[in-house]
Amino acid sequence: MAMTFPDFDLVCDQEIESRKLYTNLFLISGSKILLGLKKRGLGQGKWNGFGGKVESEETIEEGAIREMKEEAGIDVDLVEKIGILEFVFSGRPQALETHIFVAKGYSGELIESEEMYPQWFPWSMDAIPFDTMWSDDHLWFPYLQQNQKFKGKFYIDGNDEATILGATLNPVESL
Ligand code: 8OG
Repeated sequence: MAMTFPDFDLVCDQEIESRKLYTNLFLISGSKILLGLKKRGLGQGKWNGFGGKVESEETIEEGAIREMKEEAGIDVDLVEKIGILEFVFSGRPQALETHIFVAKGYSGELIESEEMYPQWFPWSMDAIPFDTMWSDDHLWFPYLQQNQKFKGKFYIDGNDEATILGATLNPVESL
């Protein structure tokens, strides 16, 4: 069955002076997906994948694996990059270039950390708590679910994170 994905045109008048690399990892195990409730910092109170800033001495993939360990106590080995999203907030000249990864298996014991409260959700669109996630996530989750690589840019109101001012989002062959 052919699947149509959302496609947007960006309207972004924020000048970008620099980009910082971030990771965001979703662990999908059978019919469940692991999300974490962010307990502090940017995105506090929202469910999300696990991730953060990439350190200077590591690859982006190493950063994704390290953040998963720090935030949920578990080791994931095989990670696949599924998307790259650039988040731009109005009034903030630094963009967040966020590399989205999927992992299928893990070892170790899942723990709650100072940053994240992990919880398994059924891996179906109806069961994902989009109301308590970043407002753009419901737009690109269909790509994640169809295992389709994607690239996008979201321009978010720096004074009201729930408002998306502009966006681009497209399927891609490779990343
Ligand atoms: O280091 P820290 O945990 O503060 O990193 C912020 C995380 O939040 C990082 O993984 C990138 C992620 N993030 C945004 N905006 C959005 C968004 O709109 N959707 C999702 N899913 N994650 C986002 O900064």
